[in-house]
Amino acid sequence: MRYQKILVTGGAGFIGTNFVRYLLEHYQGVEITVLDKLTYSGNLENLADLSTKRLNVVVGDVCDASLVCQLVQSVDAVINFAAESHNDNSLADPRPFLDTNIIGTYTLLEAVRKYHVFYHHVSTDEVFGDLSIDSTARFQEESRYQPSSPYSATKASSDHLVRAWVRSFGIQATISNSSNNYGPYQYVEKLIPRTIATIISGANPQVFGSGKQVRDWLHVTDHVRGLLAVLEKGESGQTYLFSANCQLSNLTVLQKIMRQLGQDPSNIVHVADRPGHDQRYALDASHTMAALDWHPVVTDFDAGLEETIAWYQNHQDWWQQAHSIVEAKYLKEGR
Ligand code: NAD
Ligand code: TDX
Repeated sequence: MRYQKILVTGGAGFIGTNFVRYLLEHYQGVEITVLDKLTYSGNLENLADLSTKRLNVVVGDVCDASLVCQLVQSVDAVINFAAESHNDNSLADPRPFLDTNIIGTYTLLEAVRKYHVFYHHVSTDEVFGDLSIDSTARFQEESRYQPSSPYSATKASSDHLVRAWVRSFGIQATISNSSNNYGPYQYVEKLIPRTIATIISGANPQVFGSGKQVRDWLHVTDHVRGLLAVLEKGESGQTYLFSANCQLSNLTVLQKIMRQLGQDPSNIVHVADRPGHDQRYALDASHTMAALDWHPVVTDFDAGLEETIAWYQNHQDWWQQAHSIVEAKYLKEGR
């Protein structure tokens, strides 16, 4: 590994947790500092069993410039997972998305500029907007930015800031845009864990609108391996795309979960559509695969889903309270 001391912002969230756990297990010499504000989606329990001298957890905000500078000056690299990450929340209240996703990124960029530290920016395919359901097109590195939601607009803004800091100030930085992740530790507001939690709790899952919208699913461990490949051999100024080219309609995903849990898929409930709902995401990751020698390992979605369902079945204490909060929120919004 090129970097021995890594600051992982947002390391108590879904992808950050999977990243920290994988890194500690597979890279013996590396020391990690997690900086996390512990918003509703951050959970220190995710890291509680990792009693290692190589992990230091700091509770704080990526917008806090003095704290960020203090932490950045003692590491070799920063990987930024800290974000407000849920589209529906960004429709209900965009402001925290501007603060964390834009000002938080700006704060980190200023710190890495000052202390000459490498920066990796974790971003999303949603910055490119959406594709028509009927086409076979996929987004590539140079596709036009055309975000649809307040969430994706703030992620697009933060990507632009990173490129500007590379070009104008010469910082060492990379960006990656990933397709939808699934796997353990994902907060139960997102499609797959929400559906699993709902069914286990004895209710019927909800699909927004027709359910024909398509998402491109990537197992979180494959994303983590890709991010580590960027840290090991990524080139500053480059963009990397992560996808397993696993495009499925939302309805298909829900039907698979219903069947795996022994339920009748005809009980899926169609509710009001998400305003501005992106129709289809799809990424062409072939350049990244060649550049980083990265390939997704979990290519059997049904098997990845089965393992994910088993994790949620075995960790009901982890999600039960959050599930009630999420469902009360959706109910208030009329879904
Ligand atoms: P998440 O919501 O599960 O985790 C976000 C983490 O950031 C939480 O631990 C939260 O407490 C922390 N955080 C929020 N605001 C903070 C702040 N101001 N300061 C410090 N910490 C703060 O999100 P996730 O799904 O793990 O996403 C991580 C990153 O990956 C995000 O940038 C997201 O845009 C990107 N991404 C996610 C997906 C996906 O499918 N989940 C796909 C592509 C890209
Ligand atoms: O209950 C639901 N029913 C439903 O039909 C939920 C929660 C979602 N949906 C639909 C909306 C989307 O078309 O399922 C699809 C997936 O929804 P989300 O899980 O909210 O993810 P999405 O909006 O696609 O964004 C995700 O992928 C890209 C992550 O939340 C982002 O952080 C990431 O950048």
